[in-house]
Amino acid sequence: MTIGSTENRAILVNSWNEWDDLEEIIVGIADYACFEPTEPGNHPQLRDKKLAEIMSFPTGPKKQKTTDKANEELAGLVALLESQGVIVRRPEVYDFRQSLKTPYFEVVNQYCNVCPRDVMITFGNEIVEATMSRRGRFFEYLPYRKLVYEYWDSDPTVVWTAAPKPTMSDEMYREDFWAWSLEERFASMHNFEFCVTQSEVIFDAADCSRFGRDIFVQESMTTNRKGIQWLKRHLEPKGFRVHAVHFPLDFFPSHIDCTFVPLRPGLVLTNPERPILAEEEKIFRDSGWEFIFAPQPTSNNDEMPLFCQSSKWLSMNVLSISPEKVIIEEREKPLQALLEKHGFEVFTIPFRNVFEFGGSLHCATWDIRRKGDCEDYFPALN
Ligand code: ABU
Repeated sequence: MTIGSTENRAILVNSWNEWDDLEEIIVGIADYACFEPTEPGNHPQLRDKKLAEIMSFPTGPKKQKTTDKANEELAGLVALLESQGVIVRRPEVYDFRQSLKTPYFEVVNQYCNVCPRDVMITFGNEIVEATMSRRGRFFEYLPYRKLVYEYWDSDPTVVWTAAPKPTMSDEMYREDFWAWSLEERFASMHNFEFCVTQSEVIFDAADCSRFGRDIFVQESMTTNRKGIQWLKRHLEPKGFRVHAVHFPLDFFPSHIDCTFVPLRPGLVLTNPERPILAEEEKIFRDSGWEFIFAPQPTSNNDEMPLFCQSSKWLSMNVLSISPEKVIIEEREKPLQALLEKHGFEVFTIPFRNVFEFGGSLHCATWDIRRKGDCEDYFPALN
């Protein structure tokens, strides 16, 4: 294995899993956020079905008040992290109100950079910019470039990789996906064919979950099999093992961090409505991992904010600051009780105003440095 020791170097970028002691992190920012555009890879819907009959999903910038409220909650997360000794950095402000025209597509506006987790990922000392899967998010890596240059310029051991940008042309998408009935989805649930085709390499970073040497990648509406193949060919020569994972009861899968969330070595918080495929579960069981079911969220899907496109399971989109400490959204009292029962110190903060910007606490962050090295948590695979 070429991956490994962090001895004898001034390390700026070092993060191998989702739970080790957090030292430095990026928190997203809501300035100039827009409503996500309707496009072949995304058909955003209003939560209120009655309202949706008379009003279409808006375009253009979000209201200043909405953006300010999200920024306030993001600032609250920054304050909490800093109070725990974590260095927090922020991306540059970028004007998402700009329309885009490339040789292959046009969109009226872009989205936002509240969720660095979707775009950027750290594998040990390597920063990878994901391909992304939606047109409105094509240039979302740009607000992070200044930070990336800073890490890359200051630490010669930092490796920086931009995954191949897809065309995002019409051929990349299967638009009839959006018209499938739930019965059709159920019937085809084992095909794992979603709104993206298999024609190009596609992945969002948030479909990856890092467990040291082992990386689990969800096949989804935002990551296809070629995307997982690219990650495999890129990471496995460096000593990682990349595994595709599937949650066949999730009819609209996008991003693994509301479905399967490792909390510390040997313990995963799992979504009771989205079990992992039995043969994939075996990988965890064989190496002694325990699963705990997340309790039902305190809001059901109809009670989520009107423009929020994520599911009620943002409840389990938690951020670990160490194997003993975790930050959750303040209303999720049943989850707090469960985590405390399992020995965690739980910090709670308000974050619901961030939800319509793409996610909760894990989504809104990108960890740069955590203590610890690459470990093998799956001895049964050796
Ligand atoms: N960006 C995370 C959304 C995942 C979910 O809606 O379940």
